[in-house]
Amino acid sequence: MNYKTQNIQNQYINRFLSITKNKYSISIIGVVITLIILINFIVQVVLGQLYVPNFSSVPSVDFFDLKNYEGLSDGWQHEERVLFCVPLRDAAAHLPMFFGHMKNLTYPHNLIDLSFLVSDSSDDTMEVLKQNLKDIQTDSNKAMRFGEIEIFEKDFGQVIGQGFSDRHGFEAQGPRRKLMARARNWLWTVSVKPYHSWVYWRDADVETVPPTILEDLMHHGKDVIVPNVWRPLPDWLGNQQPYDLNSWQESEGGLQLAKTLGEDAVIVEGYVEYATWRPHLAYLRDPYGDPEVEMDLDGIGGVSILARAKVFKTGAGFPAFSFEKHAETEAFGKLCKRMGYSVAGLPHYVIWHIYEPSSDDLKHMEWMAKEEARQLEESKLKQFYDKIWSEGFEDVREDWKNDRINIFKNTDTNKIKNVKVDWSDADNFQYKSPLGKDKDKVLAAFDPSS
Ligand SMILES: Nc1nc2c(ncn2[C@@H]2O[C@H](COP(=O)(O)OP(=O)(O)O)[C@@H](O)[C@H]2O)c(=O)[nH]1
Ligand SMILES: [Mg+2]
Repeated sequence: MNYKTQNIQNQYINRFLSITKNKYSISIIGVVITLIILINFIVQVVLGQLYVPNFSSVPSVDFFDLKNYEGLSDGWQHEERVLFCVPLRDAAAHLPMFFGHMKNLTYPHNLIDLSFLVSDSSDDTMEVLKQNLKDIQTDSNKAMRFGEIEIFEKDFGQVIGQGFSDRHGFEAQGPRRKLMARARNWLWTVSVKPYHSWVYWRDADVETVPPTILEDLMHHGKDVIVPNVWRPLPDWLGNQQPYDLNSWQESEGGLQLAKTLGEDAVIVEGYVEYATWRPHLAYLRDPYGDPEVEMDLDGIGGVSILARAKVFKTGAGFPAFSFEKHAETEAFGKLCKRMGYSVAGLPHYVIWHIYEPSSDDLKHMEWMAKEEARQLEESKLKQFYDKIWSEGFEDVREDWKNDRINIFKNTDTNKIKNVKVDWSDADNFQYKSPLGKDKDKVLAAFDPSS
């Protein structure tokens, strides 16, 4: 109890004593007033509304009671503000899709503050970002507009390309993850405010996501929570596939592997080089499973993370170094666990990352395109040869059948005598020259080659 409250309490007690000393001054009204004051005092103590400093008379002072921003599981009903962080690199092509999702968000837009970090981009990410923000912030429907928006630009000299195969090669993983960790740390440290209750991380290249994503994650009341992340595939690759393998539960195999590695090593999931035998959130998906089912996690992926802001404010962040043999979001999950926070994933609640072809996929697609052209050419040739064949080797049996009927139509075939030819004497046949009396004349010699 603070000094001012104690003062008030003493005043009431003194007044009560002075009243009781003079028994003649006790009146029913006095007792009633005293009781009302006492009850009011007790209620204030119970509700914890003891004393709120008021700095409105002091220029340039903002006061925040940080216990009001702890993050409730129904934050949207308590006007809780969400800091929405988006790291961007060469993301111009994804931004229209990203803002399509932003417009649909059901969490009150005015309670969402947006924060972007644009790095090492060679496309017009910044310009496209500006245009999309302008469109949404000038929407005639004010409910569409978001709260505060901050954009930061900072290059880290990322040399690994932003193509699918560049990013996902095994060698690229350690350096890339450490750099991304630094980028994420810059982003949240410069943008989180005392009045933020939640921090949400989202990649720009998510293709399908429920508009209720914030409420869907928040209502679980976890300190850190992620959905399952899959990606669609072309039919020839099997239609769909788990995408984010960074969300997992620690395993005995993982711990043993970690012990064998040097202190700067970074284990990355989904590569044969590191067999951890960890249960992955992605592989536990049942398309018909209950989306509310939770799974405790140790490492998490960064495509879509909702965390209580206090997680960051109490010192958790994205290790840009090897922490328990991990970096970035996977190490963030482990760090949060070490700090005693709850970290969970939803195996049957899925959002969909875009499909980007790998360089092998591109080669296969090129082969498929060539094969399609070859088959087309082949079928044209076949048609051509079929035509020639059918014309050159016309089947006239049907025609002959008809002709035969016509030829014999006036003939009673029953009356046709059987003609018998006697060939018995054929071998004795004597050749008679057709020239008769000119038999001395000689037939011209037949030479087939002339
Ligand atoms: N600021 C910043 N953002 C990045 C960088 N690399 C990727 N991003 C963004 O971070 C998010 C995740 O990156 P992405 O390459 O899609 O990761 P992946 O899907 O896990 O391979 C996307 O929104 C990217 O635009 C970077 O070096 N700096
Ligand atoms: Mg991505």
